[in-house]
Amino acid sequence: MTYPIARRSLALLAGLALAPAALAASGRKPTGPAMPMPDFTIYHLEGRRSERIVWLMEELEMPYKLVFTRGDLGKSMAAIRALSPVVPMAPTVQYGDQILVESGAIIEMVLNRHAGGRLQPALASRDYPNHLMWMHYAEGSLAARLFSDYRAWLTAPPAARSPLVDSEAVVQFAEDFLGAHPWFGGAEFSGADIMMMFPLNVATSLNIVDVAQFPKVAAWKTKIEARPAYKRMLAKARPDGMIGNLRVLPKHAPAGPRTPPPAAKP
Ligand SMILES: N[C@@H](CCC(=O)N[C@@H](CS)C(=O)NCC(=O)O)C(=O)O
Repeated sequence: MTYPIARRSLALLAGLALAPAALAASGRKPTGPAMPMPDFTIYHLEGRRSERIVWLMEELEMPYKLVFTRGDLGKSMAAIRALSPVVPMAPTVQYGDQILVESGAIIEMVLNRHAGGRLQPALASRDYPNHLMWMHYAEGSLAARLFSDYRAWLTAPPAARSPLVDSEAVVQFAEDFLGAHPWFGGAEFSGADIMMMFPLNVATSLNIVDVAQFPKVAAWKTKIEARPAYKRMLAKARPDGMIGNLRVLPKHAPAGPRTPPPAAKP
């Protein structure tokens, strides 16, 4: 499937950045002329992290080709394995003649080279460090700790919270930020919001944390779900809803303070 090129995308394809006036109106600083986008193919698994890249391209209204076998994760994965046999992961993208993995890196690369200042705060702004932190936190701390708890709790449901930074803590950190900012990009929606949606959905849909404890995250998800580009992504990349669901945890760790680690011996 190749998705049609919106009028704005034609300008980007031709290597033109957004007009300075448009950038000023959006509160962004131009980062320099956008580079022309080479052919871009997203190898996808329905309901998985590759949705981030489809969503990014829909937000930017840039053209891409989407490859997956509808309703068949095994066949979709076989196409990825043929391209990247050592680390068959979704997303895998073909960018010109390069094969790339890691959703965060793919998003940063597309934004820095091809988005002309859109979907990331200006480098000198206060929002930029936060945006970049959430871009990396989504996989580096949030997804990593959620899936590590999930695997452990599937076999041995916990009686108490771990003394280590656990799933509740990593989601609480996001909840606290959203108490003070409308988006993970700060004042405006950014690539960081795209990165954060998948692990925050995993956290509650698999019952790794108690959804009732995180009302700011819930309100942010409602805003995300109302975005036209998110809806277009769902229609194209998840046409039949979630498939091949992971098992929902029967119980997550009880809420409450973490057990302090034992005092270090002198
Ligand atoms: N950190 C990577 C994670 C990619 C990843 O693990 N994707 C999952 C789907 S959500 C996958 O392909 N899993 C298959 C496997 O690990 O064997 C990213 O953000 O792109």
